[in-house]
Amino acid sequence: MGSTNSIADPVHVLEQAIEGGITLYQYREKGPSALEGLEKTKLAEKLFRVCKDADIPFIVNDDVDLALELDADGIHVGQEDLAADFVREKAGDKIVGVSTHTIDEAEKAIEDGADYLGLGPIYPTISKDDARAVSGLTIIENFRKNGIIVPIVGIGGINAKNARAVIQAGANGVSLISAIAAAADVKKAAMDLKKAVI
Ligand code: TZP
Ligand code: MG
Repeated sequence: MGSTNSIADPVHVLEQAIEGGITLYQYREKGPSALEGLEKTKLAEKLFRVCKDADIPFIVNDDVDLALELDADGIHVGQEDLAADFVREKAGDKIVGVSTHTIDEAEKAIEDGADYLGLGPIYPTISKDDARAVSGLTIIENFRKNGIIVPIVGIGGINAKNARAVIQAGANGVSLISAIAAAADVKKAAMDLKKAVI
């Protein structure tokens, strides 16, 4: 989640989500009105502090420099972002996540040093302008059938009703934006999601 994904203050949203039981946070500042420069850094610092205080890993999406500046817990990149092997080199022992859509991309990402893979969009999403075609759950099942054993998180249109199916298809976790960040009751939304996956 980033500043464009909630109406409420993102710091408050993150605090509520953590109270509800999220286990990891990725700062993803994207979209036409995304913050840049100092404003982005300042918000990232606040969100990082919230995560630190709660002992929740903080991962930065597609901004290696910011991740290093903050000494964040990890960095996540997509196929159109910096190459995963370069990110791994820069990141040292930080967590590196890579979004992949094919077995070839997955094998390359793992070879390059990815710790986990993001797969999606599993379901239709309104949170990513340049999202690819919906993959459905079969992508997760296929990755597992093809011997991909690293941790996988599903992403895209995941909510409390469909999250369990994502885990049952072979994912280790679910990642999502709107089902929590845009919820009227953020804490309850996170609690509902958590109940759905454990
Ligand atoms: N990558 C694939 S779908 C997506 C990203 C970043 C957006 C997920 O947002 P939502 O609101 O949970 O569908
Ligand atoms: Mg990306």
